[in-house]
Amino acid sequence: MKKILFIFSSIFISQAAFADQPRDWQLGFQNPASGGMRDIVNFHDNLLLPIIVAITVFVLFLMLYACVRFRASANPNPSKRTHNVTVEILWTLIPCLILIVMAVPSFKILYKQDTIPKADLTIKAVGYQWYWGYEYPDENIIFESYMIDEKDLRADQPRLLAVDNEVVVPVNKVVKVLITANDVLHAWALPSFGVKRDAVPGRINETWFKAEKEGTYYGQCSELCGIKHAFMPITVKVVNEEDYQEWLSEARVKFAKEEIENDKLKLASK
Ligand SMILES: [Cu+2]
Repeated sequence: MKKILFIFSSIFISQAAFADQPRDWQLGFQNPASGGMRDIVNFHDNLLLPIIVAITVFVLFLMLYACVRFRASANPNPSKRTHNVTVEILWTLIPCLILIVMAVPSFKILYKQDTIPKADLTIKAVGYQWYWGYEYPDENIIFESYMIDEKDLRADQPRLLAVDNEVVVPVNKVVKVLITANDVLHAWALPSFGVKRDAVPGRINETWFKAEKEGTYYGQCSELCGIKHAFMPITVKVVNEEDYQEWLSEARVKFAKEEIENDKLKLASK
């Protein structure tokens, strides 16, 4: 009973609460924080879900109707009919039409995701077993991002999702993400931004997002990559332009690329 209450309360609370991470007993998507994710949620909630519900109800009705109407006691001499051209055409055509109706908006969203607008900044995410490495190629910044152990978490940090070095991006700016991996397949995924791309060794995939709300957003590696697959989360902090510039000036020193490359010991200890 408590679980059911939880589910119902989460449906209503989710309308108001600022959701940037998975919640207990969550149903549906995390709240969108980018235009791309808003499109996906609208497509799912306003088109896919009604179609799914209608089909399910229709099939249930057909089954119940057949069970009652053609039960053995009421129907002692069963029909021997095996074909009906009209019905066969209908049950081929109607599903085709339904698929076309779904395909049009679906492709629209896909193409929108695929064309990257002029980027305000570019970050590169590299998947390693088992953590993420990030680069800001234009700023000469490079750093690694490890999950924080449960015992070291601050009160405001979620378990299994918070990392030591967060990706910081400015709000309302087009962020282009280059995604690759250094060992096995990983996937860089951030539900609130509607972003998920495979990280493939020897290949660079790209995607983009434009975060519309300041806040901290959590994602996870979404391609089974080995024993610690569940422990390489992604944290993106969206801040205003001023805070971003401040972070940049600190990061240019703290995460300067040359220093780490020349620091053999640091590389060897990975
Ligand atoms: Cu992974």
